[in-house]
Amino acid sequence: NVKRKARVVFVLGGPGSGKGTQCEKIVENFGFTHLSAGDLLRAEINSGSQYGVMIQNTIKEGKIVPSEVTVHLLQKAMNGSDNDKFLIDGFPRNEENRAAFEAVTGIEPEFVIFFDCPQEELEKRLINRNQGRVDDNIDTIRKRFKVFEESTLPVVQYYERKQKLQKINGAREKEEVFKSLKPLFLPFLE
Ligand code: UP5
Ligand code: MG
Repeated sequence: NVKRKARVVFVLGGPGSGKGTQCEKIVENFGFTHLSAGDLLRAEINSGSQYGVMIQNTIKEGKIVPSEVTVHLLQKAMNGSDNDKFLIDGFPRNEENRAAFEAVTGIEPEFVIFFDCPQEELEKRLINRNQGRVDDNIDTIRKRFKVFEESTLPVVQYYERKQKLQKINGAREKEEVFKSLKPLFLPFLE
């Protein structure tokens, strides 16, 4: 089995910062496979998994699901794909996530995108999204912001120190944000 080692880009940013929106555009233009950790966890709830109730309660509280569960889902999705270019969206959310993924897969990201966006704008977007997510209510949204600041920003800073961080102003129009992403992905077309 000579399967090529996967190339991974982590996509981070506060709740509602446009991770999913921009990942879709990158998929269309640059041939990546999009793995949203949140989407994988929500699918796991709906599949009737033994972890379903635990995952559902964790998401409702805006907290972070244990790394073993999330890393397993990501690894399964990567192994089941023919692609070798992955956008991992919304992960790693804390230091434990980051270390577990690296230990289990042996993969370090090519780089890490971080969508920077003020909280008032994020709140407005999430309140207006209306897709029936159990965590899109003002109570849970505030908890998600707090967890993001306490647990995820340290991971962002870790990659900044490693000079792997690509900080993008996420408060602009969708097309403007995508324009800043394009140059980062051009090397992957070769
Ligand atoms: N929108 C997008 N871009 C816009 C722009 N430039 N201008 C104006 N509007 C814009 O966008 C959100 C909304 O804003 C949409 O309506 C969009 O049209 C609009 P979206 O692209 O969906 O933003 P995204 O960053 O993907 O927001 P999301 O809510 O998905 O982010 P979260 O990080 O909160 O959610 P996620 O699904 O990653 O995680 C959910 C929960 O799962 C977590 O809180 C946690 O409990 C759990 N989780 C884990 O435990 N571990 C994990 O590894 C991952 C998740
Ligand atoms: Mg998302």
